[in-house]
Amino acid sequence: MKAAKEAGIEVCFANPGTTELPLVVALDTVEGIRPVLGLFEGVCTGAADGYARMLQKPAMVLLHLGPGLANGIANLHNARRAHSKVVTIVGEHSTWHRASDPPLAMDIESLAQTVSGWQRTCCSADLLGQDMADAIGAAQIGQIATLIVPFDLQTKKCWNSAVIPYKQDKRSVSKDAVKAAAALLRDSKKAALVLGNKYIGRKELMVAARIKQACGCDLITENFPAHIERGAGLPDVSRIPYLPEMAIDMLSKYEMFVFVGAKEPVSFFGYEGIPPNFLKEGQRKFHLSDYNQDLMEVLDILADELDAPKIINPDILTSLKRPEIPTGALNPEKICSVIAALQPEGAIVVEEAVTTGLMYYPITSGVLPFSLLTLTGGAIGQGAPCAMGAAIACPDRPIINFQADGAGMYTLQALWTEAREGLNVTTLICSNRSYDILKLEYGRLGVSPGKCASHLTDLAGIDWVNLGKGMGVPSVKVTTAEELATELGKALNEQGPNLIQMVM
Ligand SMILES: Cc1ncc(C[n+]2csc(CCOP(=O)(O)OP(=O)(O)O)c2C)c(N)n1
Repeated sequence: MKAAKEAGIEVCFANPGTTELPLVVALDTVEGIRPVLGLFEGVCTGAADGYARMLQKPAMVLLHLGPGLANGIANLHNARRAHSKVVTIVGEHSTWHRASDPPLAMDIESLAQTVSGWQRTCCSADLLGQDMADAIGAAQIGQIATLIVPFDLQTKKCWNSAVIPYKQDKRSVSKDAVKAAAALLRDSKKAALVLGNKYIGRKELMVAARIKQACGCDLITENFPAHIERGAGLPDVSRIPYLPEMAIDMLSKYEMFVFVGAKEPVSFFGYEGIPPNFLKEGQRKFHLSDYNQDLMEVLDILADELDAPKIINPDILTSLKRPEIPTGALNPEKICSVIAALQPEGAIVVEEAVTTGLMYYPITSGVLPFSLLTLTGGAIGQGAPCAMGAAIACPDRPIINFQADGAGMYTLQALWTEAREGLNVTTLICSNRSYDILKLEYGRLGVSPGKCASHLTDLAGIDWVNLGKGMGVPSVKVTTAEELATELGKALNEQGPNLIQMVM
């Protein structure tokens, strides 16, 4: 824990058990690491992801043996897809006890492998500090680093072995690659610069705007960006749509793509008759940099190569344009409009609104500048924990968790942590009482759902007001756009968490 603190860890999102108690006790001997309890491991891992996405620094999560890690894996998967810097510490049975196959024993290493870019099982108490420093160093490139620590090694005297800081190779782009990308951008009639990476910030976007001004390319981002800044004063970046037909249609107008930190777009699912890759054969593409390269540096070099003007033409940037607040019974479009109209400058919006949120991105291009975090890995149940972690990372900023009800039920325990820690999170529940997107997918399959299929997509009977209140979060229900505007306005002006069930 001392090594963790020295490497910059300030928070430990935890749900410990007996095998991690010496590590928990160590938190009290090393001051300066804030313990945050999540009442389900998916809450802890999702929170670590949200924290890391906001601060771009490693977040620590402490889990109990294989079962604890297993419960946390879906959100570690989302964190892996976001290239978040997450250090997962997992307790293990004592080295001499594993052979007895006690009830909680599980193949932790195999589990960890599914999400970790780096992992190690500690084999000596003397090396514990070094192992911790290595794990944190490994996470720095934007991956999950998992350290498995047997109980008996935790209880042994840990000698102050010298911790050699983990050295990271900085991967820059080659001059030739930049020249080639610049030439392609200059010479193509219709080109797109596809931005990816764990963080597409204001500075990065402003350089991208200069590149757009220099060569006329469009700016695009991935279907599910981990963290993108958005709003008035920034260049508009179109997002690749979720539905494959729409994505193919949007991308078909380009002759050439340069990818910076982004992967090539593929279909979320394989549908008969729809190509898995969205780019067609005749479309040219160039991969300039990967997710683990510095996006800002790559864009800067590319802008220089293109002789991009230092002063940005205001036409390239979006002007302030907030939607009107609608009236009447709520529907997805009205919900998106009310949120976009009222979200304050500097808000962090975690969007896991699924079908209700489909219109949110397009209408937020000119709203007050904010940070947007999305469901990178498609494993639902990420919204509430991610918002909770973002609130711990940025206590002075308002957080909005724009949350579909089905997905919200996976990890609603995050509400209890929000109340306990007094976090500024406003949870907006899209209460359509159904797994709506699966109904859309039934349509795509060309079937109308029968009794069983309907039964498996109907979510009637969830009372979010009582769920929220039961966990200590002031909660209300709204049915109209006017009510939503009033309640959201109030919630954003109050300290601490709030929940609004938006009944459609
Ligand atoms: C961990 C996980 N389990 C199941 C799914 C499959 N799945 C995708 S969306 C969805 C339901 C979404 O319903 P809801 O959150 O209520 O949003 P809506 O579609 O109604 O807008 C399910 C079950 C998934 N993506 N991830």
